[in-house]
Amino acid sequence: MLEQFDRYPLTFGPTPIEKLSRLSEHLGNNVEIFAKREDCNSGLAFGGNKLRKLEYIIPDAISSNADTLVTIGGIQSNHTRQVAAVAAKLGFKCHLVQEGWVPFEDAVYDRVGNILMSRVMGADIELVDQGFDIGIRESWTKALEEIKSKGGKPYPIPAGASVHKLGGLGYVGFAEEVRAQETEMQLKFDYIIVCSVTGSTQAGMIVGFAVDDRAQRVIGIDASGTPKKTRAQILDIAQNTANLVNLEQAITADDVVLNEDYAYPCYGVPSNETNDAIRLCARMEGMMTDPVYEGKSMQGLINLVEKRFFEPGSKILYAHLGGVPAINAYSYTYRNG
Ligand code: 5PA
Repeated sequence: MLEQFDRYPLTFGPTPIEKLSRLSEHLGNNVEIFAKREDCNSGLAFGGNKLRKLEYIIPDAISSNADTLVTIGGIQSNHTRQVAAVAAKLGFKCHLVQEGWVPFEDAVYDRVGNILMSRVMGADIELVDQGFDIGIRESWTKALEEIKSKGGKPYPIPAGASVHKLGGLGYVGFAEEVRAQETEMQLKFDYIIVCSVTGSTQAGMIVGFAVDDRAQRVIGIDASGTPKKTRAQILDIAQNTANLVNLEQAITADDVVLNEDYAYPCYGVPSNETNDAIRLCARMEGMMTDPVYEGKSMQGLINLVEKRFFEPGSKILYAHLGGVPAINAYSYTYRNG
């Protein structure tokens, strides 16, 4: 589906799928849980889901003759860190607008993890005192204008590389990759679990899995706490991406399955149950997840298994999208493990 699009390789290649045997067993062995390790996908500053998206966006940035990648996220954004790494690797300048999306006040919150790495990689970081919103932000459009007025050539990358015409393609590729791995492994996944916030990860998967009628088997776990906006954005990106790849079937609202039950208390703040899920997964599998995104989708996965949402014998693929560096900004929460 993606042959017609330029791709600039930023990842190691197909990501491994590993069985989470001890976690499956701990949860009663009614289902088989696997993880696709997008968190180990690249040598670029710890990798993660944005690199798959950026592989299809970077050729456009290069051909636009831009000199500065400009993007936006929260203070502990994984996305901005990945853009900073790509900029360093390719020789772009990088301007990051980082807003106060998370009402969380660990003493080291703005000095460790993602933002630390972005600073070390030389990004120019602008801190803005604004709350969470996945939409197009004034701070970001202003940054683009300012760079232009100083003679720079900015290339705009929206939050999470999502509302960009090419932002959904990376995770269409994920679905194609999973299909090839399923053939090799001689199995087929009944469900795919994915954390959603800005939407293009799930949107791409919906398009990619629509081909074999599994769009509605992609279970999004909302971590935004603003699920109406996230749901609308996923649908919009999925429909645009479907047009772009000439998908033969229509994507409708029913194809966007987004579970809202695990985002509490709000974006970026883990609940006790999220922390329990992070610890359980870490202690059963040595697989780290973070308090903002993957810990919430891990909590959702565990809780849905416990509630017997999945038919007995189901094979479930948990997409581990990265994000662990942010756990350093929650040092007090995990001071005793
Ligand atoms: C992010 C996003 P989408 O934004 O494509 O829905 O992906 C959600 C997601 N898991 C899931 C991890 C580890 C993520 O980093 N992160 C954002 C960021 O600024 O880092 C875009 C919000």
